[in-house]
Amino acid sequence: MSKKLLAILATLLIAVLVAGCGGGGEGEGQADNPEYVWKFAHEEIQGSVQDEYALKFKELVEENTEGRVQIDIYRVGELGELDQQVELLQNGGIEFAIMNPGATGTIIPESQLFYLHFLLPSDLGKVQQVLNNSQAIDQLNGLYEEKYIKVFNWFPEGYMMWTGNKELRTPADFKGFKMRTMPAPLIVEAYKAYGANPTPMPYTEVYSGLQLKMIDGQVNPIFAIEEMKFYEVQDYLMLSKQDIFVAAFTANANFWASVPEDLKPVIEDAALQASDYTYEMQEKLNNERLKKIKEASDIEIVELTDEERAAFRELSQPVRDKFVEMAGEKGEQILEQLEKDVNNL
Ligand code: 6CS
Repeated sequence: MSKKLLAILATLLIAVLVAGCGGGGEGEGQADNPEYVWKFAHEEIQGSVQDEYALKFKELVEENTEGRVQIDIYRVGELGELDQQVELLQNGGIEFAIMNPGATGTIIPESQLFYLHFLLPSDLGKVQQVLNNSQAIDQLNGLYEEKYIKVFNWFPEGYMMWTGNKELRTPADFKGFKMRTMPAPLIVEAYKAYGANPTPMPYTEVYSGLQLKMIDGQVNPIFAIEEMKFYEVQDYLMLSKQDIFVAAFTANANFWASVPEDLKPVIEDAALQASDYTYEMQEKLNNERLKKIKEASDIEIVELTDEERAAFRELSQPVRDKFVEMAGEKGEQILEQLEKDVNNL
């Protein structure tokens, strides 16, 4: 039996189990006889940025629908890995999900534009502005819709930072470096351009991969480096900031079309409020957790100089051509629009 077929069967089995047993997610048994019980899966652990978003959304929806709706939250690993979560959302096994483009890159190649390095503004407030207002985002959301995914909003979770078993200051430091990445093909290209040996691996296996030295480093926002304990098994934390982790709050499009009209505004409002709350919360979480990492370990924190970052910026530019190869004309248009909107800020 092929790997692909096995993955599809596993996803279907999870969908059947989830539908059958009513799920084991957060919030089980909270409302008495809710009319609707909807499943909300995300990609991170308890206490993470996505988990905080999900909890805020759940709180608002349950409160403002006066018990008619119950939201059950499923965290990373509870319903399989990233690609299984995407399939579950598409086939209606779950109603809501937070997904980052590292998960959707193979089905919506255009979404990978967020993993082009040195593309978004370095100020996260401006990033949020672009995510809320850019026409490029509307175009991208239309492509999600074609894949049966409704996007409510996009939000940043923080700067992506490298950790390593060695200092990474120059492209030469990356030569042969086994950098763990998410599975999206463009992320792999981005690290190949630096001379690294990119190694896709599921999020939940990264700690042991680092510990067993199957990989030399990884890239994630600070809050994740702290909560996943990557700092325990790494010697250096580079404040590299070459890109920004963004994620989308989504629903299965057919499910969304079937939601009663009187509930839709409540859900849309909860999504908006959760996104606003998340923007401030991610900043607080990332700041607090950098302090925690410093207190709990002797990991060396490396600030890259402007010159050092410029060398990576230069090497990252040809990756835009790779993006266009993967995402085609539509992807190129979206990229150009996004660049225009960033420049006009
Ligand atoms: O590196 C990853 O795979 C993951 N990082 C974060 C911060 N969220 C979810 C994602 O799967």
